[in-house]
Amino acid sequence: MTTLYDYWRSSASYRVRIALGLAGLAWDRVSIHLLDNAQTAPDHLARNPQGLVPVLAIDGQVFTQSLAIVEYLDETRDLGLLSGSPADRARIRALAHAIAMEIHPVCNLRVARYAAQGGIAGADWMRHFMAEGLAAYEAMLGQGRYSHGDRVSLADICLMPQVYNARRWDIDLTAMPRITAIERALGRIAAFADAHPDRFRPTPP
Ligand SMILES: N[C@@H](CCC(=O)N[C@@H](CS)C(=O)NCC(=O)O)C(=O)O
Repeated sequence: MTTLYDYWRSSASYRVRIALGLAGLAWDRVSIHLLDNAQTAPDHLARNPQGLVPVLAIDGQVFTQSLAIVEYLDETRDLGLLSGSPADRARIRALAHAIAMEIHPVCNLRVARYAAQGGIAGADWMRHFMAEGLAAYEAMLGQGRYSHGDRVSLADICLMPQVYNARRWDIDLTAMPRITAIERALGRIAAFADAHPDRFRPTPP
C-alpha cells in the first residue's frame, strides 16, 4: 500500500505526484488541508513532526521531504532522474535546489503568513521571490528539451510545480522563454499532466 499525504496545491506534493507517476505506481491519497491547519493536527505531526506535506508511506516506511522522497523513488524504481556524469548530476541538483531550497522555502505558507504579520502583503512577498528566483533559473538553463538536456530530471520535477505557482500568483513569464518551452514539453508527459493540482482540487477548495 502506497499512501501520499498531500495538499492539492502544494508544490512539494506536486513533485512527489509526478515522481509516483513516472514510477508507474498506484497510490492512495489522503488530503491534508493546509488552510484548515490540518498539517499541525496530532495525527499528521505523528507522521511528520515538521508539520509539512508531503509525506509518503511506501515499502513499509514513512518518508518526508519531497526531494528525499523523489530521490528514494529514483533509486528504488530506477527513474534516471539524476543521470550522467558527476558534473551532470551536480548541475541537475543545482537547478533543483535553486527552486526547492531557494524559492520554495521563502514562499511557504507559514513564512508568507509571518511576513504578513510584519505588514508585507503575502502576494507581494510571493511575487518578489518567485520572479527573482525564476529569472535566475532561466539564466541557468542551456539548450535542450528539458532543464538538463533531453532527459527528464529532478530539476524538471521541481520546475513544473514552481511554474504552476508562478502562474497562480500572476507572475509575467514572457521574459522566460526557455522555462515556458520546458513547461510545454513537460506538460505533454502523462506523469506531469496527471499530477496537476487541478486534478486534485477539493470542493470547496
Ligand atoms: N522542504 C519541504 C517543504 C515542504 C513544504 O514546505 N510544504 C508546504 C506545502 S508546499 C507545507 O506543508 N506548508 C505548510 C505550512 O507552511 O504550514 C519538502 O520539500 O517537502
